Amino acid sequence: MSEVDCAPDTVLLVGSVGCGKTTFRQRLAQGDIEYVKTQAIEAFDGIIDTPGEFLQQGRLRRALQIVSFDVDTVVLMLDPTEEQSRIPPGFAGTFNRRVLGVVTKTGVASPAQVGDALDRLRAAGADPVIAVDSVNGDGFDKIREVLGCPSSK
Ligand SMILES: Nc1nc2c(ncn2[C@@H]2O[C@H](COP(=O)(O)OP(=O)(O)O)[C@@H](O)[C@H]2O)c(=O)[nH]1
Ligand SMILES: [Mg+2]
Repeated sequence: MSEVDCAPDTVLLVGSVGCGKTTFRQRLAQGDIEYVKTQAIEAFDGIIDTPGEFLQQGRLRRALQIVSFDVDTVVLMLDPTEEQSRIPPGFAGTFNRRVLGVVTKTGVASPAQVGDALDRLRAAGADPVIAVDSVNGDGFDKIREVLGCPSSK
């Protein structure tokens, strides 16, 4: 596929507060990386970013399910340095979409932490699972390949 034809999957980013959804979005869109607190479900050119509260508060999870109908792929994200995973086993099965698991912050986590986080995403039913660092860009070749846009836009 040529760069011109490249039409990556649209995605919905789901994960706890601070796991790295917004930084991942900025890296994927190849924009500037700068901290902004996500206050609402926000759509940016094929990428829907969400506040972590939508995962963490059970009654808001339904909203994620509804928004997922608008995208090709749900990206379920996990910060490997966080002790507690808020992603229950089997959670990916609640989405009627492909669920890609992404472990963030590999540049600041230990290999054991990254391995654990990959396992937790697999247990949640995500497939495939990929480890990245959105600050230094590690792993994004694989992400772009899986999302159907191998060459950078
Ligand atoms: N080193 C590193 N820091 C990250 C990464 N992703 C996010 N961060 C940092 O983690 C903090 C929260 O990130 P943010 O993207 O706002 O998380 P969100 O709440 O899920 O949107 C920020 O200080 C980011 O710079 C990553 O892949 N690597
Ligand atoms: Mg955010």
